[in-house]
Formats: sequence, C-alpha cells, structure tokens
Amino acid sequence: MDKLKTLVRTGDAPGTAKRVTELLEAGQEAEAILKEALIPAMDEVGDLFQKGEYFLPEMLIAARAMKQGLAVLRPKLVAEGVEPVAKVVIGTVKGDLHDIGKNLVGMALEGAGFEVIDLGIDVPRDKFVAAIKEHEPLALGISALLTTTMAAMKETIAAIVESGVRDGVKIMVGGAPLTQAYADEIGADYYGADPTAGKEFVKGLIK
Ligand code: B12
Repeated sequence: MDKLKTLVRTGDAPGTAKRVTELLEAGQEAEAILKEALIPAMDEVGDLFQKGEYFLPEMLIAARAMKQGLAVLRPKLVAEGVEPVAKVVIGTVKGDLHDIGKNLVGMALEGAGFEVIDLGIDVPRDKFVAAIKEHEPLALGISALLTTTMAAMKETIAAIVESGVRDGVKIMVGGAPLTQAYADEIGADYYGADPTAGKEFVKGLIK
C-alpha cells in the first residue's frame, strides 16, 4: 500500500495501475486500496500543493495516476457495493472553453472518493439545471475564466433558483477572474481559489 501511495504521489500512472492490479490479485480489498492508499496519496498531494512544494504539473500527473488506479479499481468497487461518498456535478459556463482548473477540481474530488459528473465546457444554464434534477448532487461546481463569462455564472445560478432546485444543492464557484465579493453577489455558497479548497468544502458538507 505504501508503494502504491508513492506511485500516485510521484505521478506514475502505469505503475499505479499495475500496483493496484497486483494488490487486488494478492487479495487486498478494493475499498481498502481506495481508502488506505489512493485517497491518502491525493490528500498528501493536496498538502504539498498548498505548502508550495508541488506545482500544477505535479498535481496534474498525480491526479492522472490516481485516475488510472481508479479505473482498475472501479469494477471491483461496484462489485463490493462501495458507494461513492456523494455526487458532485461540475462544468465550465456557457461561452467559456477553459477547463484545466475545473478538471483539477474534479480530480481532487474524485481523489476524495466523490462521484464527479463533469458536464464539460461551454455548458448552457439549462444543462446545469437538468443535471441537478437528474443526478441530485450534494454540490455543484461552476468554473469561469473570462471576465465576459462571469455573467453566465450569475445567470446559471439565477436559472437554478428559478427552477426550484437551489435548496437541494450547494453551489461552489471558481476561476481566475472571480472574487469572494462576486461569489457573494451572485448567491454562491462557496468561492474556491484552488481545487483542494473545493474538495475541503464538499468534504465539510458531509460532516
Ligand atoms: C490555458 C488558457 C487558455 C486555453 C484553454 C485551454 C483549456 N483546455 O482550458 C485556450 C488557448 C483555449 C484559451 C483561450 C482563450 N483565452 Co485563455 N487562458 C489560458 C491561461 C493561460 C491559463 C488558464 C489555466 O488553465 N490556468 C491554470 C488553472 C489551474 O487555473 P484556473 O483555471 O484559474 O483554476 C484554478 C482556480 O481558479 C480554481 N478553480 C477554477 N475553476 C474552479 C471551479 C470551482 C468550483 C472551484 C472551487 C475552483 C475553481 O482552481 C484551479 C486550480 O487552482 C489563462 C491565463 C492565466 N494565467 O490564467 C488565459 C486567460 C484566462 N485567457 C484569456 C483569454 C482572453 C482567452 C481568449 C478570449 C483568447 C482569444 N482571444 O481567443 C480565449 C477564449 C476562449 C473561450 N471562449 O473560452 C484571458 C482572460 C482575460 C479576462 N480577463 O477575461 C486570460 C486571463 C489570459 C490573459 N491574461 O489575457 N485560453
């Protein structure tokens, strides 16, 4: 398990997938692999990022390794009946094609055991509303990287309120041009400037 943690932390994707397979073959339970190795490894990565010891590239390759490990593990987790902690829907607003930050947020959440439904980029407000109705997520994460698309974020939240599904979901927003003041103005529950903060917010909702 320690070796697996190191492989994830150092971003060795093929090594991670191989190690997960080895552990499963050796009789280790999928849930233990997830909770005792993969998730703690990503927690360590988040800490290193916050301390300034890891930068975006390290975090991205670690998240990619985590994804590869999860891909091997997922069928076993389903077979063992391990439910994801909760669902989170994420997406980049209409008119905006930037997705690197959003993807990092999604990976951090997946790393923490959440099921992430990623609506992608250029997402119209109605699609956000439809996804909340369909998936009933614990939280929704909206990303915008352009000053011109910040307005779409406001419109998206307004559409969620209008459609009557606002009370059932916590809304977090992020993206370089945003501020806490803007997040407050448009009625978001949380503004996150980095993906690990987004993860902590959603974890806090569970508690
Ligand atoms: C990469 C990039 C692109 C790529 C995007 C590729 C992709 N797949 O994402 C491409 C080349 C496509 C692109 C296009 C454009 N871009 Co551009 N782009 C950038 C650049 C260089 C980096 C953005 C990035 O990925 N940063 C790294 C990530 C990790 O940071 P982040 O997105 O901010 O996310 C972090 C946090 O904000 C937070 N976060 C983000 N989302 C969320 C969501 C939640 C819920 C939470 C909790 C947290 C969170 O967590 C992340 C991790 O810390 C920025 C400059 C910059 N330094 O920001 C310009 C920038 C954003 N782009 C800009 C512009 C103008 C454009 C274009 C209009 C250029 C053009 N004339 O065509 C087009 C617009 C296309 C469109 N319609 O969206 C401007 C925006 C200016 C403004 N004030 O609006 C910037 C700031 C560059 C500049 N200085 O002028 N761009």
